Amino acid sequence: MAIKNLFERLRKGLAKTARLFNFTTWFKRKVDQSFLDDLESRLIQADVGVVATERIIGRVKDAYGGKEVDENLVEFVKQELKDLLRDPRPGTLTFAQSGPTVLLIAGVNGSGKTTSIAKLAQRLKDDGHSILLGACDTFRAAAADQLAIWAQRSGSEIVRGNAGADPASVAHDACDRALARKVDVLIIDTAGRLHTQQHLMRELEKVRSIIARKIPGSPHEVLLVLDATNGQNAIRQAEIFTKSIGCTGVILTKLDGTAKGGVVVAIRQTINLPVKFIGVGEAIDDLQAFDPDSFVESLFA
Ligand SMILES: Nc1nc2c(ncn2[C@@H]2O[C@H](COP(=O)(O)OP(=O)(O)OP(=O)(O)O)[C@@H](O)[C@H]2O)c(=O)[nH]1
Ligand SMILES: [Mg+2]
Repeated sequence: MAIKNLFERLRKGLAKTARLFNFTTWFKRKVDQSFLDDLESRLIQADVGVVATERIIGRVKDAYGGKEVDENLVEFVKQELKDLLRDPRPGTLTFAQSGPTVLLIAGVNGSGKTTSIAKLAQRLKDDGHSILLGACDTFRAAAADQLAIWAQRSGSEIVRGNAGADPASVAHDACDRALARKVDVLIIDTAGRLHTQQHLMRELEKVRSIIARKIPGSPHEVLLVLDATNGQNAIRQAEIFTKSIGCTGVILTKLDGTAKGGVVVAIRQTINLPVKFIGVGEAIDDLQAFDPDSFVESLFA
């Protein structure tokens, strides 16, 4: 997709959060306590988090206290957000040196795992990779059907088990198939689970260890799918999933459905995981690689 088009999609997807960052109505207003209180309340509503909000408010007060709100102040706030989001780690996927790259996808119920896998498969397919999907969500019969429909649309293959089958055995078969067919990328879908359900977390650990045993060096990415509409609650989920299965990155979905898009800042500040992709809509091409600068620019566009 052309760059301009991508940015437009991002801007539309973040519109609900962007409403909180419409500073133009504040131009000429004095930077006094009442302005700082307004700014603080917007940052909190956007779910940027308390620590980041306090930092921004403190720095705006120091630099602009007693002055008027103008373009420079807006640029200053933008730069603060970009600095808070900066991550030395690359936001791109890690690929295997040789053999199949395995991506394990996990998260709580309904966070957008299966949809994000479909979008990711399409992206990778468009980049020329061959894709195999492993339907390790055997909990609901409909789950593998849902994945199969997406697989067909993106021209990917799928390995599935019977309803109620052990997810680890499906992962085992999917790895075998990936090796036999020499596919480039194997993406493993898993059933949604609450981070508080210990037996289900153990099941996920088992899936992970089977994959690691079958394909040494894998999984190359363990991506945690977080629903942005959950705001700060996502952070607790991230802590527990990471402890259990060693997540390597986040896919933050449903940014289009919430004004809490600032939660990316809170995620960056509180959990040690890079946000790799963001979901900004339900269409197949509504998954974007996360880029802090264009994210911030689109909030103010
Ligand atoms: N608006 C919007 N909806 C999304 C996005 N990502 C996923 N969804 C929707 O969220 C709902 C749940 O998505 P799924 O992909 O089935 O979620 P899941 O995590 O696989 O769910 P379980 O397997 O039941 O745990 C679907 O209606 C998706 O269309 C997004 O970025 N934006
Ligand atoms: Mg699913």
